[in-house]
Amino acid sequence: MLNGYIDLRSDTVTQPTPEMREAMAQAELGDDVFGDDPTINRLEEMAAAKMGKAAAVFVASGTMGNLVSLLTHCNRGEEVIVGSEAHIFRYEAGGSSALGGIAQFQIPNNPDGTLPLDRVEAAIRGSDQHEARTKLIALENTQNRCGGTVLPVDYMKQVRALADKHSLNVHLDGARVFNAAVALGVDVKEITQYVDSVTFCLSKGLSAPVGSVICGSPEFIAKARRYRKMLGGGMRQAGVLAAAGIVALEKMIDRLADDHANARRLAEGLADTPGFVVDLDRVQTNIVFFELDANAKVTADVVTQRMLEHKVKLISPGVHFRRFRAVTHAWVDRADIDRTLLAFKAAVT
Ligand code: TLP
Repeated sequence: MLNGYIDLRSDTVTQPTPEMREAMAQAELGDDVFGDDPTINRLEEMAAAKMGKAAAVFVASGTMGNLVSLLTHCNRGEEVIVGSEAHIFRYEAGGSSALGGIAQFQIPNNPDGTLPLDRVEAAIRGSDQHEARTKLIALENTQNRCGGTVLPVDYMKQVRALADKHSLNVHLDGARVFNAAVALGVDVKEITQYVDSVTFCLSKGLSAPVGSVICGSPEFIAKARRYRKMLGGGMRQAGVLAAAGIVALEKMIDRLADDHANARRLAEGLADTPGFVVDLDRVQTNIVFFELDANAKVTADVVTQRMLEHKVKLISPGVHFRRFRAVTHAWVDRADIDRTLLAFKAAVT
């Protein structure tokens, strides 16, 4: 429960835990643009170590992390291969094209969130003067719009091999990469060892109020810092935010398994509820996509409105769509899921 509601709109709605608030209040601070905020420095060291990279930089958001990473990898007129369902393509306001002159070659994601390797290879170009030159492959793990699906470690390895064959870099939008690691039961380094750069979010399932971290080589991160500054992201005494991020990394990763179990419970309950259709195979982490049955007598907007009356917040799919997304997180427990299922039963009838 969050402010009296079961809020399933996103895991971005999570609020800092009491321990985070305490750490924020006590944080030792400095001016991060001068490099002397000890709390930021500690968060960046911890993040780099966790991801198996040599350096890291704290940024304001996942969107900024991806944008700074793409600007760092690609010059104007160069191209990134990206999924048609990727957050970078769908929800980042075209930032890398608008601000970086970077072209995007979109490839339809497989339903499981992967990009078909043959199509990735066929998309690599640049030897001819007519073509933008491919520089980067961008993956997303977990893949949000495909259902919070997990890209397997072996798939990451295959993308690395393909990138090496063509001298390309690989960036991972790892906004929820800890969800992927927990779902796979592996150390997150198993996943990130195959990418040159990774952005992960502290402000989603890990419950910190603000912030993401980009991890990569020292040279990459030095260049990324310059782009962060250019975008206005040099944040001074941002150790107050990093302090929450440190608690997030220390305390909030293992418990993501509870969110996954709750998502599963929600998905199975919805699958048993006449009026809804769920692809259970794609419910692998904390995200549940489901649709109103074609024969349902109510519209998605009406369902959303009725759910709100039952104190459950959902993003409305809009009048033309039937597809909902529910995201579990630390402010939703098992009892909330059972209440939500009862509310859905009432809302579709
Ligand atoms: N995703 C948000 C919305 O923007 C859709 C959400 O509610 O899921 N990468 C991925 C895979 C994301 O899901 C998001 C946020 C981001 C990047 C951007 O992170 P922020 O919101 O911190 O800019």
